[in-house]
Amino acid sequence: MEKPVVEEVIKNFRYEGTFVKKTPYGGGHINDTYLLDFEDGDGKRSQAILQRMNKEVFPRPAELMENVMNVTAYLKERIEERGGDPGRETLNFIPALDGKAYYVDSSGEYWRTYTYITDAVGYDRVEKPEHFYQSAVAFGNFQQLLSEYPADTLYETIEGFHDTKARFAVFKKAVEEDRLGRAASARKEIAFVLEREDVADYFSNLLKKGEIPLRVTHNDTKLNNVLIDSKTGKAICVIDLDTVMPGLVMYDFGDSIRFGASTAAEDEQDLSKVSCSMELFELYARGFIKGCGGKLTKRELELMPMGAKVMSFECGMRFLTDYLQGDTYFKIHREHHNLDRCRTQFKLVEDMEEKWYTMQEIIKNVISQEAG
Ligand code: ADP
Ligand code: GN1
Ligand code: MG
Repeated sequence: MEKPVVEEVIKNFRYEGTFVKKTPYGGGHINDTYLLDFEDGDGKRSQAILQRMNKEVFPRPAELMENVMNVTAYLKERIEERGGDPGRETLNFIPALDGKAYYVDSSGEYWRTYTYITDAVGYDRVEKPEHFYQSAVAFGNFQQLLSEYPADTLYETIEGFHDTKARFAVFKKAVEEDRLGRAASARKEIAFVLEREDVADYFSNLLKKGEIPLRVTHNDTKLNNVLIDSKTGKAICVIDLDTVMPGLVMYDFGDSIRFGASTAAEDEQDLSKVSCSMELFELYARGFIKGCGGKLTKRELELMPMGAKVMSFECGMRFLTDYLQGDTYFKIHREHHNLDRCRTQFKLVEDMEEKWYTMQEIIKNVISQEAG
């Protein structure tokens, strides 16, 4: 970020104190995130999060911000009702000078800024299983808190975000076009996807038959999208609300599993390290189902293992599509980064296929203990 841009952006938000410095922050793949430091007249420091929103990924940032403002306002009321702290348990925006929730800079880039939630960490890996459990309760609770939210008032910030069937079609087109000549280096992975069209179609078929309900879901439930309180170890705040829109509860469950229950990082190159931990799967299922507070149908509960498989498959297919199309969607930090990421996801799918019976048994068990 160039200095004049920083100055322009910062002076257009209602910050308190004098700007001291900005530091790139967090491990997100989409937005550019910075931590800003300010100092007041007495030398007291305060901090804020500043984000340049990704216009390629989110083509209608104003609609997106309307969603996020409405959802956070609603969450604040629910949090207050239960005696929580809305300053810490949901995102709080610092408005622009004109009162809007975002600022458009002179080159047309969209910026927004939140109060910084202190003494809390967004983990890129499960360091303590208890954190994973807490994140599950928080994402389940998020689902429960929004269960009465009028879903039809939300914009679809990314069309067909988890429409795995539609993503399969985009993937096939990317393979056929092979604009960068990369398909030859991913033959095995391409075959892996093509052999599993049934996985891509699974939820869209059930939706069509009316067997599962659309709900308001988060849709991007990675462990680093929930902040864990450094003192208590409890998950305090679900963040990254850009994709909150109608979806399936299995997406939220499944996305957490593919990221957090993996025994290795999302971009691990040594695939022998990658598997889906059944201990973490069970732990997350317990927390999530408990957090949902009895709101889910029997069918949804039984479909949780399928959620994990479909989301790992879909995410791997998205990484592979981006690799084939020239890495224009997910930020990459090395050559073949998206191909490496795709391989871990497919390794997880294979591992889940092997552990399918165990996953079903775990879920049955958890349902009988937690869903009652
Ligand atoms: P992306 O869409 O790129 O993933 P996020 O909104 O998830 O962007 O933000 C990136 C990271 O910044 C998060 O994983 C988290 O660590 C940190 N972060 C975001 N918002 C806050 C906040 N209000 N307080 C503290 N940390 C935050
Ligand atoms: C992106 O924004 P971030 O890094 O939390 C992506 C998710 C993927 C994830 C893979 C808007 O999440 O859908 O599952 O990367 N978000 C968007 O790590 O596409
Ligand atoms: Mg994020």
